[in-house]
Amino acid sequence: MTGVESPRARLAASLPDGAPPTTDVFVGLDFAGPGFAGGGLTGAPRLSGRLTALGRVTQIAATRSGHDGFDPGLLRESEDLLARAGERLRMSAAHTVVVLAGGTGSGKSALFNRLAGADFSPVGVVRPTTREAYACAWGADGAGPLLDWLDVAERNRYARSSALDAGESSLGGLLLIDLPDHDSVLAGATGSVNRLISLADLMVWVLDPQKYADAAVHSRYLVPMAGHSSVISLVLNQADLLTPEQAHDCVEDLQRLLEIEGLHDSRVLVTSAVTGAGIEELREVLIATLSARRASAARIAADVDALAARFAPYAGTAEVEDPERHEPELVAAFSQAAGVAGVGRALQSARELKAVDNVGWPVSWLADRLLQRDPVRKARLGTLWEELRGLSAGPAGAHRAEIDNAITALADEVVPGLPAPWPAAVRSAARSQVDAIPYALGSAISDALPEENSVAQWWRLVTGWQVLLLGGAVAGLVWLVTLAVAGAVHAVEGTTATSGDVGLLPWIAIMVAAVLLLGWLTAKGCMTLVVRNADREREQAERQMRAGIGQVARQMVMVPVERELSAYTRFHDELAVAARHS
Ligand SMILES: Nc1nc2c(ncn2[C@@H]2O[C@H](COP(=O)(O)OP(=O)(O)OP(=O)(O)O)[C@@H](O)[C@H]2O)c(=O)[nH]1
Ligand SMILES: [Mg+2]
Repeated sequence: MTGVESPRARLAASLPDGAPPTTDVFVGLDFAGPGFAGGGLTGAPRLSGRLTALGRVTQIAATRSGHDGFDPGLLRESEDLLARAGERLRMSAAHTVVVLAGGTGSGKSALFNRLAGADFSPVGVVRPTTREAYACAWGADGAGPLLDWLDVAERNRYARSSALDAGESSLGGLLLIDLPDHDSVLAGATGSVNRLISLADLMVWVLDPQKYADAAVHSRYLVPMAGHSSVISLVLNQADLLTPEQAHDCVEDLQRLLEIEGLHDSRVLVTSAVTGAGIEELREVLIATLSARRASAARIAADVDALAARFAPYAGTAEVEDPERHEPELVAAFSQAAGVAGVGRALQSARELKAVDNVGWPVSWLADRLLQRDPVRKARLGTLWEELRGLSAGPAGAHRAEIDNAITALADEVVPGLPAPWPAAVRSAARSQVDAIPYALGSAISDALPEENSVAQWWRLVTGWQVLLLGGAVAGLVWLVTLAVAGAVHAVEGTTATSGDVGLLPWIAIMVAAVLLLGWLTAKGCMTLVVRNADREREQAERQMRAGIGQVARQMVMVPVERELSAYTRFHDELAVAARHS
């Protein structure tokens, strides 16, 4: 045999660690050297990746079909193709998996070594000999993930190699697996065996002349697999131990059994791992399996080409406007619709009006009342706060039409340049929560408002102070009036009031005036402070309202839009993979 790599030339050496089995790892991996590419795998190496990509394209498109969406007919065809290709092909289209199974001592490892052309898997007299699966790949590119998935230990992976000679090149892409005997397989890691068998493109069941008719083997293993008989071949090994007549009888007997058991399509071969008899026929069976697989892969590749071309008009150039650039405009429009500025002003007025009752100068306050300068003010104060609280509720909280317009404007900024059906998809994503937005804006506003129109502590102190001053002024006035009256009485009676009492009058008058002035000044000063605080409070509340509105805009409009745009770019990129353009 020529072209055999050293048994130490392990596949593992050049395979990526932990690569998920579905990734298209053929790209860039060249384990077997440049000579290998001609090994009959043209078109196949990237088919798995392309199928996976087509699967994702189809998935993205499927949620956007229907009116104005993706062509449902195209989706159906794509889904059909993916179903046809199946998981096996998506796992690896470049490899044909052939497993050698059977009872202990039947000669699986001996046949494996014969086919591989080297003693990779130990052959022994100790039963059972093979305790873990062995693998030999004819061409290693991309076999790693598949072998990982099949649970073949890295130390048991071998590669046939670079210079495949004429006869060998037709085996390019073969992944031959030597299993432990069926009993060990069943007792041990059954999970991995089920995988092996589900993934096998061909199962070669090796029998020996003593046990080929073993009823237990037939009923336990072969009969249950009757449905797959076209991908099962039976090999009667150790034929060198039989005379040609005996071998012939065995084969006839076996064929009769298989017919009864329903394995109508299974082929029967006679081999000897020792003499090499029948090995060529076995190799022919492998080659036929390989070429059938390549043909089907090529057909599927052509179908993927055609489908990718039909998806192409939906992919465009993937140049997407960054929606975040337009987010501030959206937030501003939402704030406008929710009336942030008006609410801020109302909050400030409510604060100021309330403060007037506390820190205002009762005299001017009374004067206002008496002169009816602001008859509705008191009433306004009562309702203003109620109105503010009420803003949180219902669609009336924000103008629906303004919200609609703002969303439409944002979508219009983003969609130009997108191919159909993406503009419609982005628009509908932008509007996906439009009904809930007015309420959310109302909540954002009411969350930013203080709990109640509370009275600040210092206001109370000022109230006390004003009451004190007012009391002083009233007392002064009373004193003033008393003294004046007393003075008048004395004058009438002709007696003279104590000059000191009368002399006090101007002083008392000055004192009363001073107290009144002090009250007025206190009110003025405090109101200036109140106005400044209310202004600051308004600013802070407005900031908070805008922040809340920003959250609403982000969660209810920006996020859905960005999600849709990223679906679009993903669609574009996956399609490029499916179409082999990447
Ligand atoms: N005469 C003869 N002996 C064979 C042939 N094939 C295998 N043997 C012998 O049969 C014994 C078992 O061979 P293995 O290849 O280890 O058998 P196996 O099926 O791999 O067995 P397990 O690994 O235990 O499942 C060894 O001693 C081989 O030399 C054959 O075609 N003719
Ligand atoms: Mg073995």
